[in-house]
Amino acid sequence: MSETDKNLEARFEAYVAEEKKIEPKDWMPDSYRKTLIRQISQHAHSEIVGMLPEGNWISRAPSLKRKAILLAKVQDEAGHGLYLYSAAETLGVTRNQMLNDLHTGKAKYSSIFNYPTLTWADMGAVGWLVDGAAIMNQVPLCKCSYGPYARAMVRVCKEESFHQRQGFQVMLNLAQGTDEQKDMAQDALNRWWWPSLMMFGPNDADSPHSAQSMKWNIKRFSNDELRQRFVDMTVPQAELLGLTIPDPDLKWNEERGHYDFGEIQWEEFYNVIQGNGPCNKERIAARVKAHDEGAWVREAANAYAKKENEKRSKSATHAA
Ligand code: FAQ
Repeated sequence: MSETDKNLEARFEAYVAEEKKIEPKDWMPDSYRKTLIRQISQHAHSEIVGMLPEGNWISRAPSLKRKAILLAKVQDEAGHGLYLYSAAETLGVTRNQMLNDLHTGKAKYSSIFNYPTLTWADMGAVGWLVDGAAIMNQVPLCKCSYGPYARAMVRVCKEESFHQRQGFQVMLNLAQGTDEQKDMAQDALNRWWWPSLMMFGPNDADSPHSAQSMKWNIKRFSNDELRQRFVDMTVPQAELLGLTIPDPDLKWNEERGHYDFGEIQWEEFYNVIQGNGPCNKERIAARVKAHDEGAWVREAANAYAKKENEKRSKSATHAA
């Protein structure tokens, strides 16, 4: 390593240690850049693919008010995807490369979006549990060492907290409704509980990226720490709803000051992230179709931008 490289690396390490943000033009180790591209692009893909299970219910929402709320939420997820793709682009990867990796199965997206949304109660459970888990994971990312990612997360988290509350409200209305509605809410909780816990990733001992990402202040808490926080936060909410979390081993542990909970079915998790979950193929097919059918919009936007640029450079030449 040359003297200049050593100085640059020392500056990078000092910035991370002093909680200063690393910005796109700053020197950074290649492996830091690669880790960020991997995580941010997978996060962006999750937001975009995550629009599909809820998009499925926009035309079937039970009232105009619910339809408007769901539509706004799904649009927000698109916006989150866009901030995140832009943040990843600052690291030197192109949008086309990222989308190509998604469409060819090279890049992952969150396991949770490979499960089907079968009833209206799933809109409640997704907002309450999936957005709830997303916030738990994303609030610490607001303090991530990479500036553009951290700043994108601040806005995303504000919107996610509205999403979580609207989901909880859907669950509350159902839980306080008829017996049939309460059963729907319980059924949705039964199906979404374990996949929500899987969102936090493998146990710390089996998480290959955690140690390094924590050293770099990309991740501020481990997968297991965040999962535990989520369980501790969510159990009282389920009690308030009068619903039962589908885990016979769930129990308050006085000594630890946390809930103990049962073992996650890791085989199911790995199966889903390897592309074999209930909806993986359907989700990618829907994304590829949307991308192909949207080609004319991208072409039109590019043609318009080109025309505007030409106009601007002509008027600059006249002025000169
Ligand atoms: N699903 O060593 P680790 C949302 C992969 S946004 C799929 O622990 P890391 C909003 C991992 O990529 C939800 N793959 O990895 C919304 C790695 O594979 P690789 C998305 C997973 O990166 C709500 C391998 O396993 N949020 O929900 C998953 O240190 C409602 C080893 O794992 C984010 O992306 C998983 N659950 O920690 C939208 C947050 N877990 O890449 C619509 C940012 C792990 O080597 C509707 N990301 N893997 O091939 C993160 O915080 C981290 O990347 C983790 C994983 C915590 C997800």
